[in-house]
Amino acid sequence: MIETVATTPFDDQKPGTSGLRKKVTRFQVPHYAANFIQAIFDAAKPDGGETLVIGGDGRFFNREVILTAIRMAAANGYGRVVVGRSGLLSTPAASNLIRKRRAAGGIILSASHNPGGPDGDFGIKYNIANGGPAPEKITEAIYRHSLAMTEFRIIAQTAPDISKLGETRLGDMVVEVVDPVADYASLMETLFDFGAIRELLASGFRIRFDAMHAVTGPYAKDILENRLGAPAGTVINGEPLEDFGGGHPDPNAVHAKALIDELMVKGGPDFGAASDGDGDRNLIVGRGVVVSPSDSLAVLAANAHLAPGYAGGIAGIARSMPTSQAADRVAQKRGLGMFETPTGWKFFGNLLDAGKVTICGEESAGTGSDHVREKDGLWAVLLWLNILAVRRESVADILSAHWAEFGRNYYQRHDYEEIDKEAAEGLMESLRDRLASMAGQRFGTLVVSEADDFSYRDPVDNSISTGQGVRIVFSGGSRIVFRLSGTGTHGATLRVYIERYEPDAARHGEAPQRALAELIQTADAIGEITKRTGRTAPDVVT
Ligand code: VG1
Ligand code: CO
Repeated sequence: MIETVATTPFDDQKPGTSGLRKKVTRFQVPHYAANFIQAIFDAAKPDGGETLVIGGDGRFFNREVILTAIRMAAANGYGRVVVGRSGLLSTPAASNLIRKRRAAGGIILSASHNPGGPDGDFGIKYNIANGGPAPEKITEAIYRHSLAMTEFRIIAQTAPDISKLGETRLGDMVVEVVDPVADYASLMETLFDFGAIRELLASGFRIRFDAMHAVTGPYAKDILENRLGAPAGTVINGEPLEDFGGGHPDPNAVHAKALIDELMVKGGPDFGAASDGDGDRNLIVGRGVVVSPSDSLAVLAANAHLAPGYAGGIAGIARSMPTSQAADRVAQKRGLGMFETPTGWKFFGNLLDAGKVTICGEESAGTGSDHVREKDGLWAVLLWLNILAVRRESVADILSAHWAEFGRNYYQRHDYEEIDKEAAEGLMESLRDRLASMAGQRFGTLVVSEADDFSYRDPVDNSISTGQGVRIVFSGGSRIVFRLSGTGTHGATLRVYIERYEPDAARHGEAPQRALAELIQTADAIGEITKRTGRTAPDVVT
């Protein structure tokens, strides 16, 4: 029996960079999650009988929302829900399932790299039929529906047990519980030379993977240990936990410090990697060297042809605007198309669908390809391993050879977290006000050549997205970019992205902090960061 439940709208359900992200306690407010799910269905408008994929990263509150979403799908015309066992699906695995099962879309429950648990964060994201995050046109429609919400539909029966594989009926809908790993792992086998990677690992090449007690544990164990033969124990923190073991599932220098430290010692593993809460980010570490995500994108694009799935070459590369221009150098030298999009994976979907690009990446530890429509942490790890298996050089050697060939884009991102919202908005506003007069201004040895607020016209559907970040470019090509995060749940997070190109191989050995010192000072001078936020140093540098 379908129930129609009267409700009142919430005014804070505007999706951000990657879905709706709030504190768990906000999502626990009665009807909060149900309202948003109804808004998704109202925007998606199923005709009847469609398939919907549902899964999440296993964080606290995942199961409750999944059961609600299943019961609401049955009351909103879906014919089948495909759900990962126990509600688990990594974001890239969900994207793959949507595509493989020709689903109309998918709901992914995750707040990605944000901490979990009763006091942590939660999130709901909607992906469309191509497997990718809903584009702005749809997220805006979801928001409009949320503001006018008066009732939601839900089936009265309880949802089936999702811890057991198989099919059950719920009203007119079939609920199919699937192994979260199997289809994804088979997809990886079609892209990479598992035989070559197996030989590399058998030759004594040692790897370590930190799943951060998040969703990638079962995926990494099956792929790295079972299928590729890495020794048991290669995957650490491999059990998905509701609170990520109290940690912060963000694979960066702060939260993956233990892994990085292990790789920095003589005699440590040859290769280390980690992924985030929902499995779409990656950290790549070689012995003695952390690979910055922007460099990783460039190296992967330059070497992808070494893996069978990309043996025919790649069509083009896309990166988010704040990501370093290292990939552009590869595109230029190899005669490939290059696209610069706003932050967030949703902007890559059209380019991938149109076949304009094969590989995409963001500075925030996200890389992926046209095999799905999300960034994909384990995919990046496997592509690196495939490249290492063919080249038989160390990560450090591959990186320095890359810089020698293409030049080095020194790069850092400085995050100022949980700053006062008004101060953050004031800072951005003031920058925007000064943009027109900035060209020609001198800061130390740096002269501004151009300054703008990035706006993007999608080359496929011509949709326009404005206000995507303030860019200040200096003569010589160095850049400082300012933008506010769209994924935080408390206060505002200011992100400052700093980049300088160094063609001279003799100067590739500097620490980024040193190589960027003048730009870092200039960022504070131009952005008035200390003056406006009271902060004298960033909380996180990546
Ligand atoms: C951040 C990153 C962005 C990424 C997004 C979602 O967004 O900067 O590159 O696409 O998170 O990633 P923002 O608006 O906070 O800068 V995930 O792995 O958190 O879904
Ligand atoms: Co993520």
